[in-house]
Amino acid sequence: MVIRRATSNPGKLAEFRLAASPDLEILPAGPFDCPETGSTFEENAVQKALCYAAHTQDLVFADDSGLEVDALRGEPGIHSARYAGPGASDEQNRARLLDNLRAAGAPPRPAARFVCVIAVALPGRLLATFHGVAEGEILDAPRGAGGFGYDPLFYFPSLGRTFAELSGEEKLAWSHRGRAFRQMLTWLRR
Ligand code: ITT
Repeated sequence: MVIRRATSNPGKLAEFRLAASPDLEILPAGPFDCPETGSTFEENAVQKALCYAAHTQDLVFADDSGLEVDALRGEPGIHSARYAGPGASDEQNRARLLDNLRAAGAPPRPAARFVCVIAVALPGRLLATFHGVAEGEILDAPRGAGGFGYDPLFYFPSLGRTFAELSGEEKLAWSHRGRAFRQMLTWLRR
């Protein structure tokens, strides 16, 4: 089976490459200029998948994901990629997160979760959505050199390490994206 992935994020791409199984060929698509104007991960994933499907005239999946911190009332949420402003680097986004936690007087290791919604679409037709969540805590300083985005600040209590301290395979086994992706695989095989 062949499906196209609607993402230009290099961190996500590396994880999807690792997650691909022998019966699923993931082809590149775009990048296309697709709006993300929804107010939820689901709305944005659907918007992205339908937009990429229209451009490629092919079966497509899109991932919309981010970090929700309870002490910041769910921020950065759907704004995770550009939390520190348009074009912000991962490091700038992490610094902004730590600044905002300090300003909010958050307790040590505030609770947080990574959320991922994957939408699958054909041109003009949404086929399915899949949700994955990983619960953790935010550290006050980065740890680890793997992963991308907020991974060095995201401590995963079940393993006693940050997501940036996990191998790619370990992260996929536990992460929001891995969970959503495996559901999609099961559904595609059916
Ligand atoms: P595409 O829309 O092209 O897929 P994007 O980076 O703009 O790329 P999103 O709008 O879904 O994608 O934003 C996701 C952001 O959430 C990402 O840039 C990270 O800052 C953060 N994020 C999501 N998953 C993550 C993970 O597994 N580890 C660390 N940070 C993550």
